[in-house]
Amino acid sequence: MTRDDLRNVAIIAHVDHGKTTLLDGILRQTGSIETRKATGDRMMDSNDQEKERGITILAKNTGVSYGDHFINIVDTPGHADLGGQVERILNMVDGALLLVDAFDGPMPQTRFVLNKALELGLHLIVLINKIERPGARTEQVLNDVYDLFIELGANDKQVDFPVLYTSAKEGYALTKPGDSPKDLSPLMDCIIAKVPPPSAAEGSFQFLVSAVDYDPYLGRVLIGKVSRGKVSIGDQVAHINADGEVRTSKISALFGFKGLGREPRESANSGDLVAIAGIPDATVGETLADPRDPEALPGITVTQPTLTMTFRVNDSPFAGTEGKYVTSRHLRDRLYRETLADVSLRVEDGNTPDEFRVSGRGQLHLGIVIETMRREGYEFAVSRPEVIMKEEGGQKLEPVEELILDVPELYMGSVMENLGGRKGDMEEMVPLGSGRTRLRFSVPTRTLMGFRSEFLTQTRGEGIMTHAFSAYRPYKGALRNRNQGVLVSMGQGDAVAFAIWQLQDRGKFIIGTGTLCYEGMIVGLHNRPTDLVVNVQKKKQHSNVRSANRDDNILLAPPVQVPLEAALELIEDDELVEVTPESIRMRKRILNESSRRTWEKKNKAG
Ligand SMILES: Nc1nc2c(ncn2[C@@H]2O[C@H](COP(=O)(O)OP(=O)(O)OP(=O)(O)O)[C@@H](O)[C@H]2O)c(=O)[nH]1
Ligand SMILES: [Mg+2]
Repeated sequence: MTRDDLRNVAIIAHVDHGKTTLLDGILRQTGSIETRKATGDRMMDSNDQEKERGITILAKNTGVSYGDHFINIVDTPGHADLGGQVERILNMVDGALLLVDAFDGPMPQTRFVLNKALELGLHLIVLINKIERPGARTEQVLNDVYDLFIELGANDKQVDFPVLYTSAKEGYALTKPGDSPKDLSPLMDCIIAKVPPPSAAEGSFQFLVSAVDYDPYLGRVLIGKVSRGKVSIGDQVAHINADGEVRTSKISALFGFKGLGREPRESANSGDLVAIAGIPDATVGETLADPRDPEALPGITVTQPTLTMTFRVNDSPFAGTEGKYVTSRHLRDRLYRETLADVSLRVEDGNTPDEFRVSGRGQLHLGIVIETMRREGYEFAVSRPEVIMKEEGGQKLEPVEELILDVPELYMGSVMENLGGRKGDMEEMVPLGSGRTRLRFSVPTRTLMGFRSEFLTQTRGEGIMTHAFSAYRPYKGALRNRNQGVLVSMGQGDAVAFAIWQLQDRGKFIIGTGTLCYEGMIVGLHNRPTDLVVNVQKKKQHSNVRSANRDDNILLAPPVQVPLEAALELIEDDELVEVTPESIRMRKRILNESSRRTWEKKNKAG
């Protein structure tokens, strides 16, 4: 028996290929949101960081009515660092819409998500998206998609996928490229026709937790599919955890997904995607079941972290002045709480009670955690991210990324040289037309850090890059460190224009006039490979009485902006990034210059 009235699909793709935009069109055209609320773009990207970064960070469920059918749709993040979520939510669905940008074609994350979908035997519908874009290479891209299916070992039935040509932005889907655009109904019809309905398995209740959300009133909310039986509010259910322990609790609230929100329900049946509250401690990959028959479902594999860093209590001279939560207890509770919802994140106690090791899937993943905490009022310091090495058969292995660059030919030489220095291997080079070339490299994750900003400079901002973890490979040996030293503040106080002006030819400042600095704080990038301690508080010696801050006619270059993720890439092992709700500062671990010297000497000798 199947639930013929229901379909469950996910939208999967490489970052920016148009998943969330497609959902805007679907939500509007099916009347799933009130017209009054249907404003703006990418409506499902609802949290602040998603809006600011322009990417989806958390997978989200929605549901729409279409004719006699109800379709649950899961939007997923396309960024490689967040790929673990895609893997987990695919357990909820029977089919997936694979979007591929008609210009870019299949990219690293297209391969990753398609591979997962094929492994699970999902029914795929391919959407070549952005077809209205000038430069669209629709036919070529479709061929590349076929090649990718074959390369990933798709069976004959899987390779025989339905294809639609879409413009998510303009809100239409075509069955043939030449058809005249109308709306998205060809896509909706295709979902009904090609994605099989979920099974209506009878028997005792079973539910696999595929995602966890936190609600201030309800507490933990578990999201997943009822895979067997029926469940109602007030039911006692058994929670079987990863260790096989069983605990019974009562379901306090139950929701289905509709439009941009959740809709309270009294009960849910096999095949339904729902959110369940009232079960403490349950997490992704665990099962809820009938207490009379507590049978666990197969768990979910969790992607292993590749990058690790230390979070520690802030001990800078300004500690506690800007944050609300500053103690090691605060930090510890918050970090461990994060792992309950984000199972790709790993938190361990560090070497001292004030330190925690936090490991994740990449710089963006860890950067989002840091930014989230900072916005909640936390204050702390973090160390430079390090890749997680492995050992296999006595051999040291390191994570390696697949890197794809789209560069104007003019700048190709310098970019290739840069990557050569980073121990990257070029694997492919394809002309894209209009004087641009696509280069594919395999580069150690470790050496790729800091590449983005250099790449943008080298290509005058015209290069496009994307990368994704591909595999663990033999360690490629040590690499030069940052080839630029830093300017370090000698004392504490406000930076003055005169001092910055006098020091301008020594490097680039990252602070402006009036910034309060402390001893050991990094205030700029030195032009040379060594660090330089500078007096940014030094005032001009005036004979008459005038404010030193009002140094007339001093023209200063604007300070270089170093946002959080750039700071993480920039710092060395003997430095930290200080994070507070108001500031991001970089500093030396040892603030005092002579103590630092002594430490360096000892370290070199030892
Ligand atoms: N020209 C054109 N642009 C599109 C189309 N669909 C999406 N875009 C644009 O592509 C960009 C990315 O769109 P999103 O919908 O955020 O892409 P996404 O796949 O959800 O991205 P992630 O969630 O970060 O993986 C936005 O600037 C969209 O306006 C389309 O059909 N045509
Ligand atoms: Mg999105």
